[in-house]
Amino acid sequence: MTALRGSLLARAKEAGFDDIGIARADARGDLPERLQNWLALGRHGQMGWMEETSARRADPLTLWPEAKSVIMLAMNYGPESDPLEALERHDRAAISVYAQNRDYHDLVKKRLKQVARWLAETSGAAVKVFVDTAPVMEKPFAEAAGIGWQGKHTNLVSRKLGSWFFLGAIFTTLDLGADERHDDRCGDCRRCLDICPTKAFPAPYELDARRCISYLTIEHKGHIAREFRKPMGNRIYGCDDCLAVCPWNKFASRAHEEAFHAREELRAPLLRDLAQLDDAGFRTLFSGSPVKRIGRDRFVRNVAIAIGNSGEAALAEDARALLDDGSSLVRAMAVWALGELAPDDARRRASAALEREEDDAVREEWRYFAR
Ligand code: B12
Ligand code: SF4
Ligand code: SF4
Repeated sequence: MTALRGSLLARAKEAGFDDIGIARADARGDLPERLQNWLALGRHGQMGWMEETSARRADPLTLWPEAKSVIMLAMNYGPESDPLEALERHDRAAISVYAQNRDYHDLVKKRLKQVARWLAETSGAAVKVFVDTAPVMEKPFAEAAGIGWQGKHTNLVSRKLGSWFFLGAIFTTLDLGADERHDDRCGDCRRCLDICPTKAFPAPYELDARRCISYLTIEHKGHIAREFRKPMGNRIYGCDDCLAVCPWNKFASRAHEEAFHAREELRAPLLRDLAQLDDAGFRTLFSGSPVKRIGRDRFVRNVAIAIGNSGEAALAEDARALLDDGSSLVRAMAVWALGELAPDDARRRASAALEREEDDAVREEWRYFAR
């Protein structure tokens, strides 16, 4: 079995993975309780699929009773420079590192399949591959497989790769033994907890997704609550702050996969250009990118918030242009943005706008200025 494990490692490296570890399929420990606890507190927000799949999610054997081993693989997407620099460029958007080029799901899945196919052919065992969207708790299984540990920000940290890597899983009916679980190397550090702009960590190692900018900008389908708008700054898709401050990133390196190198036009795009995107323009710009998934309206909703936070008087013009947008999500945030950049103008427009506007949430934003 040792020889097979050695060859498996070599195959995974050939397929572009940077680390690999193996956990027993029955290593669920108290995960079902932890996940239930998290769901019972409502910390998943609108991610109803987390609830629907919870039984399979916390236990690989419920997902696939014949599975004996879970092979966890990590792929580096390390950025070229510090992603926090983008937060200082107020007329531009910050898109999180993982979303500045190709959608990782497709690439990681393709590579997992390469490795899994080889394993099935070599051993005769059955295999299944999973990445992200499948009901698997990838982080705790990667910790059990020795790839790294769940840091206080709840993501997996690696001594070799720092914070910047994706996870994927291969389940197999083959008994490959297990690697040693990784121990926690956070110590007294709490940098990730302290930097979080929206105070999304109720306690170390616990995240309330409803407060996380990644959730708010990507998963949350409705209007963004007032308390989060200013802390969002110019983050329009995801957030990297808690990852970026981790001291273990001194061991991180730039992604070797070109598909994960930032596309020039997504590195720090002008808010003005993004605010002008219609549906077709949005689809073209984000073709092949994970950003495409949220659709033009939610995306421009996020851009409008960033415009409101820009402090750039010139961008008030762009907020005005969105006041009559077809999407109420966008109109509501355009009112808010105008109020931030040109409050007198918002006050002047409020009563006429209230006569026309029919959407309750947008009316609520205008009423704020009609008082
Ligand atoms: C849902 C989800 C999200 C949600 C919720 C995040 C979360 N922390 O759960 C949102 C949308 C917010 C999100 C954001 C991000 N995500 Co995400 N996400 C997922 C997904 C699909 C499921 C994660 C999950 O199961 N969450 C449920 C909770 C319960 O799990 P947990 O955090 O492990 O919970 C632990 C603690 O709550 C703890 N716990 C519970 N009770 C108690 C009690 C005590 C006392 C203690 C100490 C602990 C404790 O135990 C739990 C189990 O270990 C995974 C893919 C997958 N299938 O696993 C990707 C994944 C975790 N995401 C990923 C990434 C990259 C991100 C972002 C960095 C993207 C971005 N730049 O915006 C951010 C990071 C935000 C953050 N700090 O976590 C990567 C992480 C890779 C890595 N190195 O770890 C994954 C693995 C995707 C992938 N295949 O690569 N994500
Ligand atoms: S991704 Fe951003 S908002 Fe979410 S927990 Fe980390 S620092 Fe907070
Ligand atoms: S920033 Fe500090 S506390 Fe947070 S994950 Fe990294 S080492 Fe752990």
